[in-house]
Amino acid sequence: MGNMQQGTGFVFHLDGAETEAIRALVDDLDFTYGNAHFDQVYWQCALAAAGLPSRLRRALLEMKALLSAQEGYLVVRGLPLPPELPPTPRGKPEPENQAVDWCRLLLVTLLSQVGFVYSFKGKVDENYVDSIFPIEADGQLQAGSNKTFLEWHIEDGFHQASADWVSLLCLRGDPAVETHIFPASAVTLPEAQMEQLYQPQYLLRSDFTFDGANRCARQVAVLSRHRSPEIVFDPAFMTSPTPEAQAALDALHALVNREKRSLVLAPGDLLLFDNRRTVHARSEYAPRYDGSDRWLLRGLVLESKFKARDCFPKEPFLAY
Ligand SMILES: O=C(O)CCC(=O)C(=O)O
Ligand SMILES: [Fe+2]
Repeated sequence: MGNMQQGTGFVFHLDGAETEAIRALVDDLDFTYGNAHFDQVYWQCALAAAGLPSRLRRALLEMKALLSAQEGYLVVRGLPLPPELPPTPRGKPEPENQAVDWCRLLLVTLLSQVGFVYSFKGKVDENYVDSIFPIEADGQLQAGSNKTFLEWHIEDGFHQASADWVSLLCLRGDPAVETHIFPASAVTLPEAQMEQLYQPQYLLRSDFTFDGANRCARQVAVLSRHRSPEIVFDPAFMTSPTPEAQAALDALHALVNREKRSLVLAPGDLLLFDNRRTVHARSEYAPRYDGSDRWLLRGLVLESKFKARDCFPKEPFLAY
C-alpha cells in the first residue's frame, strides 16, 4: 500500500445511508446517458447534484477550492454501483450497457460539482466518460490499457486544453494493482535542477490516445513557480534539449518513484485528482482478459470550457 496516508483528510468515507441516498438519486434520473446529447446530460446531472449528501458536496467543493486535500487529490469510498455489471470489456468499442451508463450518470453528477466534463476531438476514444481496462494487444504500450508499469504522467499534457481535474471511478477492482500519485508541492530537488525544470524547454509529444492525424506536441516547463506549483511530467513522451535538462528530469523521476503515494482502488471508489498539481502512474500487473479484470471509468474535468472550446468533439458545444 505504499505510503497511503489514511486520516489526513483526503480519504472520504460515505456511510451506508449516504450510499443509498446517492443510489436513489441516480435511479430517479429520468434521462439516459449518451455522448450525442452529452450537453443535456451534463446540465441535468448538475441540477440533480443538489440532492447529493451535503457532506459529499462539501468534500468536492473543498477539494476544488484547495481548502482540503492539500496534496491535490481526494478519494471517495463507498459510492453505489449497480447490482450487476457486465463482464469487463476486452476491446474497444465496448458494448453499450445500461448498468455502465448508470455509473456514467453517477460520475457526471459528482463531477458537475467540480467543473465541466469534456472530451477532445481527435481522441481515439471520444467518449465523454471513457473506460479503462486492460487490452491484450496493448500489453507493452504506454497506455492505460497496458499491463506493464504505466509511467508517470499528467493527462494530455501535450495539449493546451489538458484537464484541470481527472476522475477515476472503479467499477471492478484488482487488489494487486496500485495507482500512484505525487504532488508537485512535494518536489524538492537541488536548486540547479529546479531551475532546469522551470524552463519551458521540454518537448512533450502526444500519446496513443490521440489518433495519428491529431498527434501534436508542445514545449513545456515541467514545474511552475506558483505558490501551489503546477507540473507537466510525462517522461515516456518527453525529450530534453540538453544533458542538464535530462539530468533534472531523471532526478525528478527518481524522486517520484521513491516517495510516491499509492492506493488500491476498490469498486465504488472515486479518485479525483488535480491534473495541474499532481502526476500519476499505475503499477505493473497481470490481467487475465477473461471478463473479470480491473475496470475504471474516467471523466476529464475543466474549470472553464472556454480555454478548450475549439477542442470538443461533437456538436453539443457549438454554442461556444
Ligand atoms: O489505472 C489507473 O489507475 C490509472 C490509469 C491512467 O492513469 C490512465 O489510463 O491514464
Ligand atoms: Fe492517467
